[in-house]
Amino acid sequence: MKKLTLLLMATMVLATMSCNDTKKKDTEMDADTTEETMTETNDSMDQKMSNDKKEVSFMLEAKSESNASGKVMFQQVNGKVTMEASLSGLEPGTHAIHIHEKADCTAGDGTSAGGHWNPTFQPHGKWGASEGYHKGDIGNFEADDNGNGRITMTTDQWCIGCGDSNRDVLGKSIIVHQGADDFTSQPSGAAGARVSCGGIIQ
Ligand SMILES: [Cu+2]
Ligand SMILES: [Zn+2]
Repeated sequence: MKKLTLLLMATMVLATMSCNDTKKKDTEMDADTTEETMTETNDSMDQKMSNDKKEVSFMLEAKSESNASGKVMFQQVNGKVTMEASLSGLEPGTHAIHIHEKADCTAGDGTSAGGHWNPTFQPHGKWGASEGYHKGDIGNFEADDNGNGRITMTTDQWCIGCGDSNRDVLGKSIIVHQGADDFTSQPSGAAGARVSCGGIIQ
């Protein structure tokens, strides 16, 4: 009987101790979360859900004597990157959009941006194709009768500033073309002149 009482008491003491322990940890975690929320954004829900949240946005400038300009945003949340591009001043119809290998838009025809970003040495193609595709092969989008167009894409095959050369879009560029990507012509889909360009840099 004595033994049982002792055992019970010991169990209670242990339980109380571990309870205190848990409480202490909880408090510490709360403090961390609060700090993060305060120093980063005011959207606390977003913060808690996505510790890896990163963002880079930049403008696209007209090239090859076009009037095509725009805005691009890359956002990384929970291991996935979403790109959102909106263009204006395009000719109505289908246009290719790619990630090219250099964040250099200085050339009048945009050729300073180099070829398609292709860190995995694949053939040019349609995103997800079993025959292969470049990590920069975003694809085509439509510009309406007013020359406005918009495209979004989400993938876990990109990252923002993670340092993995097969996935990191930082230091590359976005190029919009005069024509459509046929997804078969090598090395870049025969999409025509580079009408808009922007470096993927902060
Ligand atoms: Cu291109
Ligand atoms: Zn390509």
